[in-house]
Amino acid sequence: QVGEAVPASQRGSWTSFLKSIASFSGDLSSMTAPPFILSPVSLTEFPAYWCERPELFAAIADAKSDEDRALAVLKWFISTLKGQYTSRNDTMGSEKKPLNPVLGELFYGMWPDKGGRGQTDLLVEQVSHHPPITAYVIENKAKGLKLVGHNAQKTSFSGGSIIVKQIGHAILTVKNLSASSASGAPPVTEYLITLPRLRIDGLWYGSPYIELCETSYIVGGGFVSTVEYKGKGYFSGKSHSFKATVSPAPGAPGREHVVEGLWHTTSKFVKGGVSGKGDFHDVNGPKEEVTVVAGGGDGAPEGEMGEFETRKLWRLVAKGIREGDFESASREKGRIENEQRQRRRDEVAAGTSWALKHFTPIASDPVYERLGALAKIQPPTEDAYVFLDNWPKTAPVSGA
Ligand code: CLR
Repeated sequence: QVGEAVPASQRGSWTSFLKSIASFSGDLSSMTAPPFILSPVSLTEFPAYWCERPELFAAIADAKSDEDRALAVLKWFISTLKGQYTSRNDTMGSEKKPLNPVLGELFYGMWPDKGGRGQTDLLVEQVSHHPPITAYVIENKAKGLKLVGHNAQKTSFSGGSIIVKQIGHAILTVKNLSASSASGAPPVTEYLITLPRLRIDGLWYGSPYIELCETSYIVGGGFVSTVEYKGKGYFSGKSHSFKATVSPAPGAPGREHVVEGLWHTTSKFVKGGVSGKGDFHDVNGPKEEVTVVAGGGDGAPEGEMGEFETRKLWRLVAKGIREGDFESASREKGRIENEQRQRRRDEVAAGTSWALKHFTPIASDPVYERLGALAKIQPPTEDAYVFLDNWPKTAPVSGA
């Protein structure tokens, strides 16, 4: 039945929401949806999913060879997918519609050092509102690791599902901390990471969930990893199946490895592998959520968030959604949106434009072009956001 999982009073608005997404393609984030499907979390918080297993991120720096490192990068990447694509179902019962960030929205966080893995820091900025684009950096300075990326989405509707094409990519930079100029080793190794396509199923019933489709790549350090995603009814017959092939880049030395399994649980080597070990990844154990920190700014005192920091900006909207007080949630949301519209009008009148804090846009990313060519990734070039390397002085959120 239509909307089995939808509160009876919202079934009508759910079916009209579905009708409007079926006849429309573009920016889903700006569409009004019934209350039961709203999430109190802004999309600026999503980049934190990249590091909820900080020890796997840190392990990339400890790899002993290019081949080891390619496998460590793949293992970390695959281990993020459960959080990225199933965690709303686990915590909120289904996929939900996140808050649509405002231009210039900021989110700062960190994972503390533990057992020598080093501290990892997170910085996110909403770099565009129309279309929505989120840029982020995740850096573990002690380990010489830095992930810089941005993401946007193009959505369409097909066979009752929403298809989400992810636009954007990430570049992981691994500093060779022990390289001497004589060793001949490059000072940094870069990896290009591309993102899978999503299908959002279960819409009819009102309990959406994500399945990953098609292919994503990790290219760099002399290796190309190709990750193929398949859902129920494909090669293993199970949801969330994947097969990853790690091959030496054209002309580079090394063995081929193949891993198969379910990205939300475990996987195994079916070819190659590290001596005697058949198991690859396992995300049944607990993950570590990001610790939100305050970036200050706008004259806010230490330990307090500035007006544009996600948790402060959306505080009342999120409270309304959490407590089921949708009237005040939508009033507060309206207030934020009106304020944004006024800012944009003022900028037009003054002939100025919004200045980003942490990133500069570039029309084509040379690292994407160089590494993407090794795996014939399409399109051959993409725009990107260069991090200005200006981490703010953050502080624990007081009273948190
Ligand atoms: C954002 C980047 C993250 C991975 C990720 C996970 C879930 C995606 C989200 C991205 C983009 C926005 C998204 C969301 C799932 C649902 C939501 C596509 C790609 C859309 C806008 C909301 C659809 C509304 C229905 C749930 C009714 O690394």
